[in-house]
Amino acid sequence: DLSDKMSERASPLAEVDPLAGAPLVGLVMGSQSDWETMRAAADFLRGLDVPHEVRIVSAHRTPDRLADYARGAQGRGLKVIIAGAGGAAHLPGMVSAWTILPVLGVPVESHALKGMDSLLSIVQMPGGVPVGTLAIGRSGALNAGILAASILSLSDPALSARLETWRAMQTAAVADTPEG
Ligand code: RP5
Repeated sequence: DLSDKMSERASPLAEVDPLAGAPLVGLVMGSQSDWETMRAAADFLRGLDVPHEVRIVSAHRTPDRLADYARGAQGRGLKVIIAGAGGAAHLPGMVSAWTILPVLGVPVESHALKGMDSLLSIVQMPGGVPVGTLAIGRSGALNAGILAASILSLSDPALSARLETWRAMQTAAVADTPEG
């Protein structure tokens, strides 16, 4: 499929980046239960050969892990952080509190309130501490992955070209008429 095709390409980052192989995107989520949603971002990043790492970091259950991760992110070479959480979804905001890196927040759909709680918890940040908030659920996770690649492509022409290709293939895959 498209992901396989894109991942067959060698990463140009390995040739030019002194942080060869080091993750550029940090993908964090509050719980194992968020992975089903957040893997849409990871799958996209893998498809475009964007070096990334995936961690479970909970604002409430592992607050020290959160602080350590977010405070150290820029120094470890990360350029963008994607943070997904559900319910009282304080993870993206608290990550942003600890770092000046761009933070993309993904509201995970909750059982009780269908993700409206997650959305409002993530989107309504106080001025001065930004979180770029995406849609609830897998669409939001996918778009967070695309946005992270888009941000990185500003300084990576080869990645920019891969992103252009991906978008063109998406467009080409839309039929003119419905089947059935
Ligand atoms: C949040 O609580 C997580 O981000 C998750 O979306 C939600 C439920 O977590 P679990 O109880 O499934 O671990 O912290």
